[in-house]
Amino acid sequence: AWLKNQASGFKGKDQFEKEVVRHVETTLARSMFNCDETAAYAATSLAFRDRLVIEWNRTQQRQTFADSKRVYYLSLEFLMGRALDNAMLNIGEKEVAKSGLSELGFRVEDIIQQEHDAALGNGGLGRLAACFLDSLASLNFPAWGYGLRYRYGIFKQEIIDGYQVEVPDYWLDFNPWEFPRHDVTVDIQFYGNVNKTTDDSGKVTAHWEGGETVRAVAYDVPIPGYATPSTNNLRLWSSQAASGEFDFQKFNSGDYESSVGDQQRAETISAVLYPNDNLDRGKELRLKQQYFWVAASLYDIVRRFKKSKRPWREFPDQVAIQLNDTHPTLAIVELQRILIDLEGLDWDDAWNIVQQTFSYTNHTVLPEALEKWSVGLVQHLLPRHLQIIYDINLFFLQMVERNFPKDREMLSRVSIIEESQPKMVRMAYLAIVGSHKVNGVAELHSDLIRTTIFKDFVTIFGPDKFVNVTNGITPRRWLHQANPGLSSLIASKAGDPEHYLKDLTLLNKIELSVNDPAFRKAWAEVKLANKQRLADYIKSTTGIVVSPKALFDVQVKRIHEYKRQQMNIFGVIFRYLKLKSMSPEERKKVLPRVSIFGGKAAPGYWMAKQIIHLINSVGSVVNNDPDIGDALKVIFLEDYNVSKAEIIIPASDISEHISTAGTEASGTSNMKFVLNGGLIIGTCDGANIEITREIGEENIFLFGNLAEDVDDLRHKNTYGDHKIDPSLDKVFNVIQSGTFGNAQDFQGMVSAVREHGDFYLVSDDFHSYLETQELVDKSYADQELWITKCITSVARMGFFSSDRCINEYAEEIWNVEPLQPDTNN
Ligand code: 26M
Repeated sequence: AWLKNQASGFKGKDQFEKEVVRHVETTLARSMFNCDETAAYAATSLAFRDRLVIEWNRTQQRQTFADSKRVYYLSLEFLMGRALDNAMLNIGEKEVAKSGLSELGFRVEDIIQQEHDAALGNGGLGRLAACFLDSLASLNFPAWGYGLRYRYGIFKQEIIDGYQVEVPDYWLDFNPWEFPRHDVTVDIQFYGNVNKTTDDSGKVTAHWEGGETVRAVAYDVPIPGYATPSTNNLRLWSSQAASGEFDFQKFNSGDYESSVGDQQRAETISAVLYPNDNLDRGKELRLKQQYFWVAASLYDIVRRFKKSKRPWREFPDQVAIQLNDTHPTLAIVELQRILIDLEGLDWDDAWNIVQQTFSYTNHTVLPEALEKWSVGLVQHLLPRHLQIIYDINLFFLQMVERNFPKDREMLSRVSIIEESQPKMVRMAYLAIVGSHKVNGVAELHSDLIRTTIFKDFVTIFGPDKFVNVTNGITPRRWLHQANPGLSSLIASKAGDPEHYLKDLTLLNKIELSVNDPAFRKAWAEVKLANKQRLADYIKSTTGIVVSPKALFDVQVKRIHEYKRQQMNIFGVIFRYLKLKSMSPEERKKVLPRVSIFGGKAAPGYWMAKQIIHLINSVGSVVNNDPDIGDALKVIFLEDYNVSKAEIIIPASDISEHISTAGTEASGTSNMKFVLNGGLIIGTCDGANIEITREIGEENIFLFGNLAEDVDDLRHKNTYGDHKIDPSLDKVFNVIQSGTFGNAQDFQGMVSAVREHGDFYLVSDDFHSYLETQELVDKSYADQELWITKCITSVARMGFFSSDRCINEYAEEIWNVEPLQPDTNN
C-alpha cells in the first residue's frame, strides 16, 4: 500500500468495500444479495479502475506540462492477459482487496479468475509489447502504446478427438479497462487517385482524392506502473463507418441491407486479429488494418506535436516511434506524406525528420515471415503512398550508386522494390531505410541479421545503425503475480518486493543463502505447491491424475516446425518404447515424468495441426497403458494463453526451448521459466545463449548443432546421403505400425524428416537430445544438486528484466528520459 497517502489509494478495506457495494448497487444496478462472482469481479474492477483514473489523468497532465520527448510504441499486438490482479499489485492494494472481498464473502483468487484474458496477440511479439508497457510505466517514461482494438482476439483452442478446433474469442462483452473516446476520431482514406498541381513558383503538390473513408475511434486503456503513480496510456483504434459513408440514401429508400453492409465493411477492419505467427500471407484486409492503425496513430501524434507550436525540425526531439516488426512500416511513408503533401516541407527536410523519428525492431530471420506487399495492391489501396515509396527507393538507390559505383549487383539486391512477377515492396528494407536504428532481440539474432538478411545494409549505412537489445520480461507479472510463494521467499533475502522487483539484479542476494537448509527447504516446498496447483488444474481440465512428485517437463509456445515440438513428442515416444521394454521391477525404479505441451497452431498450418494431433494421440495411448502407470504421462493443455502461462510456468522442473539453431530470434518464455526456478533444456539459439552466460553452463542443459553448421547440414540432408538417426528411425517405424492411430495421419511429419531433407534438423539433433534428456533424469535424481542449480540460476537472472531492456532502448535508440512523478501531492 505504498500509495496510501496518494489520493488514488483506498483508505483501507472499509472504503474499498463501500466502493464495491456502490458499484454493485448503482453501476451494475444489482442488490448485494444477488451479487455472484461475476458481479463481484465487475464491481471490484470498477473500484480499481476509479483509482487508476486519478493517477492516469495526473500523469497525462504532467507529461503535457513537461512537454518532454515521448515514446510511441506501435504494435499490431498487445498480449496483455488479465488486468485486475496486475492493477491490484501495481498500485499496492491487493491486501486491501483480499480482506475487503473476504468480508463480502469472496476469495480474491476466485474473483481474479472471472476476468477474460485480453488476448490481442499471437505469441512472443505481442507479449513482449505488453511487458514493455509495464516497464515503461514502472520506470516513469512518458510513453504511449498504439494498437488495434480487435473485436475478436486470438481464437480459443479446443481439442476435440485429438484435433485442434478454433472457436472465436469475443472478449468485449464487459471490459471495464477501456474508455471509449467518441470525441477522439480520425477519418482514414483508402483507394482514390492522385492529382498534382503546380503553383506560381513552380512547386508541385500531390493531392490524394476520392476513395472511401473509414472512421477510427480511440479506446484508451490505463497502464499502471509498479510502485509509482505513473499511469501511461494504451490507445487502441476501432473502425466504424464515417458519418458521410453510411449510406442514408439507401437507408431512406428502404435498402436497409446494403446500407448496413457499408457499415459492416467499415467495422470489418478492426474485427479480427490475424492468427498467424511468423508467416506472412499478403491479404488485402491485413494491409488495410495496417494503414488504418498507422494513419490514425500518426494523425494523433502529429496533432499533439502541433499543439506545442514548435518548428517541424524539432519533431524528433519530441517524438520517438518504435516499429514493432515491419507491421507498422507504412508509418514511415505516411509521415513523409504528411510533411511534404500537407505541411509543405521539402523532401530532404521531411526525410531527415522521418529517419530521426523512427526505429525498427526485427523479430525473425525466417524468410516466410518477412513481409512483402505486391506493388499492385499498394497502388490500388494507397496510390499516393506507392509514389512516395518509389521516390524513397529512387533516392536511396542513387545514394547507394554514388557510394558503391562498382557494385551493380548491389542495387537490385537492396532495392525496396523486388523485381519479381508480380513486383513486391520489401517492408523490412523500407523500415531500415526510414529508421535511424534497427535492432535484433538477442545477441545471436542481432549478429545473424547483420551478417545475413541485412548484410548489404550494414555495408551501406555502417555498423552503428544495427544494434542489439536483448529481450526482457516484466518480473511483476512473471514472478510476483504468477508465483507469489517464490516472490515472498525471495523477498526474505533480497528485500521488499517494491525494491527488488524494480532492480532485479538484487536477486543475486539469494545466492548467499544457497546452502541455507531452511531456505532450501522452503524453496522445495514452494515448487511442490506450484506443481500441486498445476496437477489440480490438469485433473480438472483433462481428468488425468499426475503426481506432483514426478519431473514436470514443459513445452508451451505457438506450434511451429522450427520450434520442434515434433522432436519433443518423438523423444516421448522413444521413452515410452524404452519403458515398455523394461521389466515391471526395472520400471518401478525409473524417475516418473510428466510431459506437458500447450500451444496454438495457426488455423491454416497443416503440419502444426498434425503435431498437435500426434501429441494427443500419444497421450491417449500412453496415459491408458496399464504397464506405464505414473512412469510417464503426456498432457496437452488446451488453449494456452497468458493466464494459463501464469499457472504452468511456476510449476515446471524443466522446460524445452529446442528450436533449430539460428531460427528462434530470442524466446522470452525461456527467461520466465528460469526466473521461476525451473531449469531448461535447449539449443544454442536466441536468448538461451545469454541465459547460459548469466547463470553458468553448469546450470543449463544445452545440446544440438550450432547455427554456423546449419547451412552445411541442410545441404548434406538434401544432396548427400541422408542417414536417419537409428533411434528416430525406430520411433518412425512404431508410428507407421499404427500404434498411435492411423499412420497416414502422421505421414507428413515423418516424411518431412525422411524424404524432404529434414529442414529443421530433427534427425541431426535427435541423438544429442536423447542423451541430454537422460542427463536431465540423472541430475533430477540428485535433488540437492538440482535445487542448488535452481537457486543459483534465479539469483543470476536479473539481466532479463524488461526494465533493463527498456532502459537500453531509451538510451541507445530513443534518447528519452523518465519524467519523475511528484510524490508529495
Ligand atoms: C505477419 C503477417 C501477417 C499476419 C501475421 C504476421 C505475424 C504476426 C506475428 C508475424 C509474426 C508475428 O510474431 C512473430 C513473433 O512472435 N516473433 C517472436 O518475437 C519474440 C519477441 O521478440 C521473440 O522472442 C521470438 O523469438 C520470436 O519468434
